[in-house]
Amino acid sequence: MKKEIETKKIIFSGIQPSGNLNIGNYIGAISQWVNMQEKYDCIFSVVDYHAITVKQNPDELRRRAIEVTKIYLAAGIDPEKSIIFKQSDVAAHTELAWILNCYGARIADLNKMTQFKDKSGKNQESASVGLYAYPVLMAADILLYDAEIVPVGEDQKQHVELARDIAKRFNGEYGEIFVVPQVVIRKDGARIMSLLDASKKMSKSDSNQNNCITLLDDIEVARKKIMRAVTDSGIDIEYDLENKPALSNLLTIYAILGTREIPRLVKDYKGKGYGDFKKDLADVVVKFLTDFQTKYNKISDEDALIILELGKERAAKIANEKMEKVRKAIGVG
Ligand code: AQP
Repeated sequence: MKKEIETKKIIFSGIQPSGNLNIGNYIGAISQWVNMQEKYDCIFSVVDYHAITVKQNPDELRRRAIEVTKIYLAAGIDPEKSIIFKQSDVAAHTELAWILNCYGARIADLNKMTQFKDKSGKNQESASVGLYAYPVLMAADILLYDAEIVPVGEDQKQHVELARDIAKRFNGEYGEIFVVPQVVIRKDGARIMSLLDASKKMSKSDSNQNNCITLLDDIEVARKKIMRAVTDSGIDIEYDLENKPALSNLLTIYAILGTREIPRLVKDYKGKGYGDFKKDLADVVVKFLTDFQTKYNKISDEDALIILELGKERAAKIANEKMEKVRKAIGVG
């Protein structure tokens, strides 16, 4: 009997080296990736061309790309199983982005992107064209590798949906060149909120770092940040996104980084105050960071550079094959 060769689905995701990675990035994105490595062929990128959509210091940018690679490794991304590479090492990303800017993406699509509105704020006219067109580069990242699944936090959902539309439009015109990707978002923790303002996403480029617990935060600084985190009015520990958004956010962090689910935590803290709750949460966060940083500190910059070099070759091979098909289809090259 003929045995069917099982092909695994391909996963693509990435993070910009645009600041200190925080527990929001870990919970929303990286922690999902780690579990997916057994079941899927995974490709994880350090997307430095995305980072330059806002001005970066060149030395810092280079340093952070290595730091993000080490964070992927410390979190459990295994370079034997997954491809880890830096976006700017594979020129096909920017080449395909240009083509998709012309064939696939429309001004009307980009005008709808909420992240551009959030990031450019009142200065839309002076924002870079790159910041505006960023979702098209993200579509190129995904479509180059035939990724079927894109695991991200909730803020990136709209961009993956755009990648789907672009792929469908391009395929409609030029044949089945791209796989239409699907977004995967975790049920809890898809949007970790800022510690001092629960209406705002925890963001690595936030100018006030007291809003975030970063993965490489000094342990005692992290403890203080939790103790200073805002809570809502009232005295009971309850999960209620509408009326107690700050507390609900802290409960989510507690449950994901600790060992107890939210309903269990609510039960266990019945009759106790916010002070006790935050003290215990700080212990959970400190334990998580201590374990994470122990692993991180064992990885050298040289290790990270070697892994990026290997990843570059593997990613470029796949991406270049796709580019040949794309160029042929549109009549260039
Ligand atoms: N607060 C968050 N909660 C859950 N997931 C989050 N992600 C980001 N913030 C949270 C997810 O982490 C990945 C990082 O994506 P990115 O580097 O492309 O940038 P981003 O989405 O714009 O994240 P940041 O931290 O807010 O970066 P800056 O400040 O540079 O813009 C994505 O999967 C994202 O969904």
